[in-house]
Amino acid sequence: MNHGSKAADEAAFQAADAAHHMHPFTDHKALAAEGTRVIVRAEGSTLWDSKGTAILDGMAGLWCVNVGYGRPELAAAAARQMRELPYYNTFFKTTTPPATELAARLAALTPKGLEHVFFASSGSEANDTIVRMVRRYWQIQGQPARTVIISREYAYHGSTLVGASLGGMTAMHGQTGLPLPGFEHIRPPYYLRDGGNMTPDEFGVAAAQALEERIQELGPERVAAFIAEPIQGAGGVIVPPASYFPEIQRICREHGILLVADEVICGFGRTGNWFGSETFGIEPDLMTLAKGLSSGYLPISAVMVGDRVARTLIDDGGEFFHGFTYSGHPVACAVALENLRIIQDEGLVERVRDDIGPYFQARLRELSDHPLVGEVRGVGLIAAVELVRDKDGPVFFQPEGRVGTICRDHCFRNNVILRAVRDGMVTAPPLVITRSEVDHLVETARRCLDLTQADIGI
Ligand code: PXG
Repeated sequence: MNHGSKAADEAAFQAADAAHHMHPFTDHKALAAEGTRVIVRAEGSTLWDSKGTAILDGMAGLWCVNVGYGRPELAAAAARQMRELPYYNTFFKTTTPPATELAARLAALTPKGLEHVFFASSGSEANDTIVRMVRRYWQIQGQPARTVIISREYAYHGSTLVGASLGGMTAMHGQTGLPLPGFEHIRPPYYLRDGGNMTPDEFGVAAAQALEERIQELGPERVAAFIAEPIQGAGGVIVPPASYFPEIQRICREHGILLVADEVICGFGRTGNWFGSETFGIEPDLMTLAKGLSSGYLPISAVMVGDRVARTLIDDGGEFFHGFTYSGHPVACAVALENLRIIQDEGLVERVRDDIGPYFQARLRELSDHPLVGEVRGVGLIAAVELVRDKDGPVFFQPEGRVGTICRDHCFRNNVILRAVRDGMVTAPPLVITRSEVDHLVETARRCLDLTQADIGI
């Protein structure tokens, strides 16, 4: 195929896409004017578009391609399982070998006390499942008034009606009359914005106190659970001070409230442990898993159910009227099993903890001297570089998000994919990213910060 026909193919593709394809979280009029980028191939941490341009993926797809692209073992695992048994359900007293093997593997891998697994296909479905389980738990316990779930501003827990209600994204709420009744939001442990004169540890305890206050306002007898991402990912990589989760845990225990860790982004090595709960000392009653569970190669998610909830549902609950056609899909489970084997055999979690994670964090922190950078924060292979108008204060940009988008677009044009959240640049590359790729990412980010500074004239 010569270059001319490739260009023609791309134009035809873009026209068809604009005519028929509704993308997630997209302004379609603006996209049609610009033309969709067509990604055709990938290997390791690199994507190629239809023009043949190589692009460094600083976002691991959407925070999910933990083992990197182009893994033949995962393709082989899928093909093997498709030939053997492409589909069977796990309803009606039935299982398949990959579903049961994966359940046992996850029970062994996750922290002690999380011994049962419920499968679904997306993080949103897993979180819907958790809300149903939690409410059912309290009903069986004879406390049916406990229905309220408390979450946080800037949380992201999915895009179904329940996922978006759990989430703290006001833009999502505004368009569709959300949150549904029974979903509450407290402030996040966002030190750069709200820390004031406190030390991080003082602030962590103060931010956790917002949970105690909300519980008192609502009445503890109405509160079912508190849900939190260990690090708030899509909300801008908000990293809690070390004091935050111990205090949250104490408050939940004191009131008997269930604690849910949404590990959809933090799970499977991202923070240098298998789970973000280990990094931050959280002992959750339930855990949401998705994304890195299959490194995004196939859609699969899971709810880890701790003994407290599992024993009640199993021993006293009878049938739980909930499940999906694709719960425990055998091909997705086979791919997840092989993905976990790769993470384990290649020591990717240890690599993030001891080698590439510290290197990535240290190199990114070099950007702190840039005039636009208010803070670089992160753990392992997840980080944010937050841009501010004035480091003193700090003074944030108004309107929020404009400068972040300018910087993000410069990165795109320079073939490094980072995400903008408000005025922060966020990054979560594949766990296999190399040191020289980290160097390229950081050097490109610095150039794009310079370009952004020139654009906005400060
Ligand atoms: N929980 C967390 C913590 C997530 O990050 C979900 C649940 C929902 O998963 P599903 O599979 O239903 O999408 C997510 C998803 C972004 C972005 O722009 C982040 C997510 C999804 C789409 C975009 O950062 N996270």
